[in-house]
Amino acid sequence: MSAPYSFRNTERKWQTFWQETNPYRVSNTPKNPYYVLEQFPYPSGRLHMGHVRVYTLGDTIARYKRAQGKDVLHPMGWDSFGLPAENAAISHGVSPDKWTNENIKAMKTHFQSLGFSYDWDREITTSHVSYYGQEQKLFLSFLESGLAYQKESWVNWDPKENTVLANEQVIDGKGWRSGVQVERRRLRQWFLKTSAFSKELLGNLAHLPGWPDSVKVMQENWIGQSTGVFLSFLLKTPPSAVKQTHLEVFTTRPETLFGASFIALSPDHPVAECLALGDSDIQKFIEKCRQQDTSEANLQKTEKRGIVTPLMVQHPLDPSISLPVYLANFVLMDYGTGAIFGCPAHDERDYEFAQLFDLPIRSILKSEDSTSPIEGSFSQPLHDEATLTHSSFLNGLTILEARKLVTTKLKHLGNGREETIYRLRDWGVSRQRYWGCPIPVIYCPECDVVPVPLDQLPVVLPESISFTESGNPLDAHPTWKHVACPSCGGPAERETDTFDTFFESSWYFLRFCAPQCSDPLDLQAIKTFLPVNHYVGGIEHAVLHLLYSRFFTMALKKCGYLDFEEPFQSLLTQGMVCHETYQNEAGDWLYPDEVRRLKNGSYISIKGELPVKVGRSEKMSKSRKNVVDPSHILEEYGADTTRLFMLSDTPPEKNLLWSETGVEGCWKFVNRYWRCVTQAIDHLDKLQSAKSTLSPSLLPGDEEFKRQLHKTISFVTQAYDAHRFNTAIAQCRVLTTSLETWSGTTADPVLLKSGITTLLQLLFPMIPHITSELWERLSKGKEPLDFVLWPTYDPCYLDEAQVTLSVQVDGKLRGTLAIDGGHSEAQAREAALELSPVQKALQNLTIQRTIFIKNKVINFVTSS
Ligand code: ANZ
Ligand code: ZN
Repeated sequence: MSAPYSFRNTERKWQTFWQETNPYRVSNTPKNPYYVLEQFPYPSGRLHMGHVRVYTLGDTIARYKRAQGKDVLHPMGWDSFGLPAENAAISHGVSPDKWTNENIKAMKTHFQSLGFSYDWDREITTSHVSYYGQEQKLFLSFLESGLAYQKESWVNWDPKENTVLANEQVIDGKGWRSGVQVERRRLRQWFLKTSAFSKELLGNLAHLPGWPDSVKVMQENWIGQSTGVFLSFLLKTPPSAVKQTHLEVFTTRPETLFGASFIALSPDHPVAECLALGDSDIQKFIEKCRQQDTSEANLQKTEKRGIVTPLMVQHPLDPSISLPVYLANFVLMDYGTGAIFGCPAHDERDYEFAQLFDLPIRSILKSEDSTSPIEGSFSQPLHDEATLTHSSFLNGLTILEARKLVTTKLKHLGNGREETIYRLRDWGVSRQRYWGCPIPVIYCPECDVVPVPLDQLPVVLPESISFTESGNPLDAHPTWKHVACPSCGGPAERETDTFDTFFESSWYFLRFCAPQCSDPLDLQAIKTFLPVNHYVGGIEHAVLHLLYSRFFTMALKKCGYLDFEEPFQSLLTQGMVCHETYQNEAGDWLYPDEVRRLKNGSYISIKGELPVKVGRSEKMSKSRKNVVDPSHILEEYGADTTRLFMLSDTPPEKNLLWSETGVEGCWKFVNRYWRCVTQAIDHLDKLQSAKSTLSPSLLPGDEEFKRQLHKTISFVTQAYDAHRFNTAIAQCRVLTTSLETWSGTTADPVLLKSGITTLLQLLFPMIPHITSELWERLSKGKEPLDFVLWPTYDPCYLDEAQVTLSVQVDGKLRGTLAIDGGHSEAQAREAALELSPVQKALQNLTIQRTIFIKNKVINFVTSS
């Protein structure tokens, strides 16, 4: 009887070995470069199950590719700028730097205790000046190439956090962290010109077959391509405060021009601002709109509001028609021109608005059975074949024809520009926070904006900082911002804004190629490793992080650093880790370890034994307390079991339901695996030491095991390639059972050894500790499993795939048969005669002969 498996000693032993020898170090002159990367974490100090899942997936891929002979770059780092460090500083008085570094240390220990195979020599910490100082150089390159610029713009202002929020950080009008109503403010901000690459960001998606369609669709929608027409309406006798003579609009539906009944401007439109000067109602309206969240999702939902202005415009195709001008809360300033013409009969928003102000609703589509349109209501959808009416020279044309003609006509009149525009906005990167990368510019009263010269970089964050006042502590620092102007030497001030933390994560995958390089990017190393072959991360980054990283790559190419545009060749987005929720009768959430399951399946609270309501399984979150702390699981079951559970049962893209029984199942398997393999090794030792004089002859069981072995290698390899780790595990379990039942009976040491070896190799990428330990026993301490190449299989042991055979009686089709490709005539005959239609057709007849064409037909010829 072999000793029970002691995971604690084994795991510690191998983790120490990996740390001491660093077999995962990869040089910058590899023969077979391969880059596996997982999205690096924010070092909160605590590991959650989401981390465990994503890093287990990445590690399994990295180990598998290494076994296939690749020189795998598999680095890890810390996305360590950001608000929580600052909040910790505010609430506990620790310096953000210290807090961050301690968290990193804790998390690194967690990572090591999971046996992840990182090249720690390449570790990156984005809040260290060795990283962000290089980032400042990249920014200066962008500035020089015109890809970074400053503009005054409306921003979402979180009055609690005292910072600007990105649109995506505003949820239901409230700050994503603070939960406080967001205000709008106008500030001078730094922007990166993401919009300069809208076309490429969209077009390249078609050339990323390794990305999930769902992510591509999300990016596509975010970039939002629209082809339409810019056209102008002449203003009729505008008040003197308004300097414009025309109002330009953007429309994708110029064919509806004769259905127009009003013009609407964004409350942020310059003309609106002129009007506000002399009109307090308009001014109040504008102010009210500025309180609202202008994210598009929100605008869809909010009630349409507007105000009439004294302005009138003339219809561009019929001077006898005048249209009133309104301000409307649903028109965005930063899309198109910030002005629209409204066609209430064919656009739902316009319809809602028209009802509000009793505006005419003019349909321009013929109703199905008459030549007159349906008046007064929101009518037909604008399908391409519908015909137009009440539209002057467009009458009788279809929508598509009318669009073409009206566009030509407008162009002819010198009043129409066809253009493709994008929703994608430039990326506002300024944040009024301390714990971020300082933006390397200086403001001089004489010279205006002066980039910090390269030889004065890096601009280092000051260490002693006070968090007592609200607002940006960098701004409040007594000395930091005061500098001499690099250009004229006079007194000047530093920019006190720092970068959005998405800035750091937009290029870290490049920096990993040479994290100590004295330039930001080592072009040779990047050429070697990029694009990342496998990028693993959460779907929550489907838009922003991935889009910004793609933009950065394009921007760096434009600046002459790189010669490729797409950083990530293939992308794996893992699902969430979920757990059911528990609530007591008062509705308070309870942690899973605060409840107990009764025999009848219901739950009670451990404290007080009160009834507990069980909710459906959802994403683990602290707010609902449906979380399981990975460190407890690690403590109790060890790394291999934890890793195995993360990969068993569920494919990576699907949500994983956490269950204690699932973990226990994995734990049992790990132990059974240990028992089975150690016994097989013992048996092998006996066979080898017996040095039997007889040359072993293969027993029937051996033959069968050999076939299964080769089939398993083939199947599991395919499963790894397709990231179907759950099915790979299932096959390995089957092989384990076979080894268990067969190994004691065989007399063939060669086959036995190859069986054990294969089983260890196939599971090594997923459960590296136990397999390494068993391998050491088997190989008697030869080179570790880390360096052993993936097993190969002999195709002659594989069955051909299933084929479909036509079954005929006297040449007439009576049925079909799914059968293994390797079938013999006798097997086909036997199976075909089982089919009931065949039996029926053969009733009272005698088969005279059988015509058999392998993989195609079996035909029974009868003597009638
Ligand atoms: C007249 C019209 C008639 C329109 C009709 C639609 C239907 P996409 O496809 O998203 O590009 N629009 C233009 N600029 C806008 C802005 N800044 N804020 C809000 N809405 C704006 O949408 C283009 C359509 O959205 C444009 O076509 C315009 O309304 C509106 F039956 O013009 B349309
Ligand atoms: Zn100056």
